[in-house]
Amino acid sequence: MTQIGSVRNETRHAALGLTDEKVVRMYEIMVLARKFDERAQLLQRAGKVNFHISGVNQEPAQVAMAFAMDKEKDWFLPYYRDYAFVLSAGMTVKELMLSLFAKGEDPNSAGRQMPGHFGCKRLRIVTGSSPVTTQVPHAVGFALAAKMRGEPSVSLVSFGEGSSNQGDFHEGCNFAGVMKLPVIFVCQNNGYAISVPFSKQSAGRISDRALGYGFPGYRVDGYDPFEVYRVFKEAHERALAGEGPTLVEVMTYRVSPHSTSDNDMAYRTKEEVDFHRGKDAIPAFRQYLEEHGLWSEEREKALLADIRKEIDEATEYGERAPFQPVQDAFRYVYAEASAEEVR
Ligand SMILES: Cc1ncc(C[n+]2csc(CCOP(=O)(O)OP(=O)(O)O)c2C)c(N)n1
Ligand SMILES: [Mg+2]
Repeated sequence: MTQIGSVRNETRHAALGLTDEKVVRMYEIMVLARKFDERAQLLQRAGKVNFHISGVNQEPAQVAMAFAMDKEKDWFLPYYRDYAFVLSAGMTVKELMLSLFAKGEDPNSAGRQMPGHFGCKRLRIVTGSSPVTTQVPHAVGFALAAKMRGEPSVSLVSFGEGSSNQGDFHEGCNFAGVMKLPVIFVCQNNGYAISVPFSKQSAGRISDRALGYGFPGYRVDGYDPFEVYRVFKEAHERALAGEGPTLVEVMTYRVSPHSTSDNDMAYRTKEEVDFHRGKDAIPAFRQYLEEHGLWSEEREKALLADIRKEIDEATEYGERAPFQPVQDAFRYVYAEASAEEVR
């Protein structure tokens, strides 16, 4: 892998091949994802939706990894905190709201899955299931199909560090290594698996496991989106060049409780959480843009107003939209049944 570490700070995005326009778009999506997440938490607290599982603090890294991928050709198998990733892939806030409100028009599952269970044919996002890590062997299968068909596409799969202790992770990595498949394994290490801290999950680095499967593994600072982008861009190039898989362990921290059903103060302190909130990479990214003449207070105000409007409209739309008709409950589960048979 080529190192770009010596490049001076002010030219970081250009040195990575990111245009001014792209780097500004990255920031806009980071903020959009954060605001969507905050609204989702509010809606759950207000009793309007049942459940939310937050991706706050993981957005900058998720945007960076998405921007390193090819949206037209690659396959995406995200996990439940990947809101910023799927927004970068092209999902709309309206679609996320339809999923949050579990409405029939939700492209992810027509409201049949819990929110955060992404799946969208249009965006090449492969539908996922609730048992964690089951998406890993699926991603390997997509990579195998791409290789067999000679298609230039890479599959990217996300999961948490707790989940990486499941057998599916090891089986997927082993097979992908043997077959040299174009797949990027992304472990978003946010320090906890519900109440279990990383120190009680694993005695080693997740990234080091790649060595045992015969491909490279990197640990990258999730608070440095440029570095995340660089590592993913190179992993993508390796995959397309037929050099096989890469494992990336993105170091981050889950600042929210595990889900809206969790009380995290039962197993960690407010001081610990506040310390990590203070490391938020979004303001730092804004500062970078301002220092390079790409952002201003006026643009920030305009962005926040646009996002507010978009989220307000999506919330209203999601709330008013109809649930899936009961006759559709068996669609995509069994062969199409007639309305009479359902009755
Ligand atoms: C096979 C399986 N076991 C347990 C669960 C319940 N569960 C859902 S999320 C989760 C924690 C996962 O932690 P991690 O992989 O670190 O991801 P994070 O939620 O921290 O992003 C658990 C145990 C599940 N969904 N599937
Ligand atoms: Mg975790």
